[in-house]
Amino acid sequence: MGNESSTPVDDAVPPTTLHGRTIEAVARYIEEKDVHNIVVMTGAGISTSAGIPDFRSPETGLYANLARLNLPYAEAVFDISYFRTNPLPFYALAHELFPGKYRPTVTHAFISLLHKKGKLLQLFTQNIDCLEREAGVPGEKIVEAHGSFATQRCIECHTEYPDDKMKEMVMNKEVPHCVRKSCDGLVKPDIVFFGEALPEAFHQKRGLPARADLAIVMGTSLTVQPFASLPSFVREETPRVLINLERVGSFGSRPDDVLLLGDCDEGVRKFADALGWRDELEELWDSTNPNKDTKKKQQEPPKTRQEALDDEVEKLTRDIDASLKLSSQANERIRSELEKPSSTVTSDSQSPPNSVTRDEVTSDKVTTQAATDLVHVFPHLKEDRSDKPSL
Ligand code: CNA
Repeated sequence: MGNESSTPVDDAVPPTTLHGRTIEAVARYIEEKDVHNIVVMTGAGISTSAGIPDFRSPETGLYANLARLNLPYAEAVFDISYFRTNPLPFYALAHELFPGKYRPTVTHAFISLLHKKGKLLQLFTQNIDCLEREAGVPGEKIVEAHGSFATQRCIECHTEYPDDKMKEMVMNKEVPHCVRKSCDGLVKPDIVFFGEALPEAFHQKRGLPARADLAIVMGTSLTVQPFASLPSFVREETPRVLINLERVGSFGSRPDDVLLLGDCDEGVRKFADALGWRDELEELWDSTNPNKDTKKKQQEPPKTRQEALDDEVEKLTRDIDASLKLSSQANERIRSELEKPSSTVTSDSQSPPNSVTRDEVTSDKVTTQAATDLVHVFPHLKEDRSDKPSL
């Protein structure tokens, strides 16, 4: 699994299930077959129009900005060993990304509409921003494969930390500690850091794509394993729709693959038009707008996506700059700690045997090995993916 050919199917080859390889044909299939088991798989691309920077995009430069600061390396912000020593950069980032600050996109609303129509079997997302929940998709319909800000706990004794206190601490830019005074360990949202096991729900539900009558993949480069293998579990004759700026994974290699290459908000609107759901979609999306009654806001010219992303990167850089108070001596200590062999810096000692983990960071030096170790989260470091684990 996960080693499917990515050679595009010949245009002359007819689809086996659909009437054609178009979004209109997919809409017809949903109606005619009364399709109810749709699996959706998403990534960072569905949230960029909300203003959340794509961490890896060279245009937004978020990681480039982080790297410029006092972090030993940009990705340390998601490294559990570094977090133990200095949680401030992560909490500066958390302050920016914390749920409630961003509005779901029309793509999130489309997923919510699928649920409202009783057609969503399961959503698998790599995003940590919780925007699917805010758009109205219930928690049990979502597998947050890389965790999210929805819950949090002590990294030492694993005692859960209350949501309201967490929000208060993050908003006040304070670092939360365990509610058990005798423990006092650091508290971290249940986001999967390097070296940590994927959530149990991922393992329990990763068989669902094989039961789907339709798969929709949006806004992901499909480079992060094991998530990237999920679309290959969809049955051969089951239609798969890709809505993304670029062709990814093995999409286009099967007779019933439909590719909508472009912006996903535009793509879901086209999909909704074909289904006759457009008004409902816009209404649902409108209900997620916290400023819909604020006339002043409506009069302001909307920011372009690039302007919004630039603002976000600038704000984040300022925040993290202010948060980093490490002396160069302390930084050196952290660096030497992180340069120890990987067994001393990984944190998955509590991971169940055979569990699938996100790779850990083993060095702050940009060696070839370190670069390839990080490919699952930072595809721009890609050199050779042949050694990546797959399901
Ligand atoms: P990625 O590797 O950055 O890929 C994003 C994909 O989306 C690319 O193929 C882009 O071409 C495409 N894309 C970007 N914008 C659009 C758009 N408007 N319309 C259509 N396609 C678009 O991100 P992945 O999700 O594949 O990688 C998984 C990472 C991303 C996980 O580890 C996440 O934690 C991480 N991440 C999450 C968020 C978030 O929660 N919003 C933000 C940034 C990164």
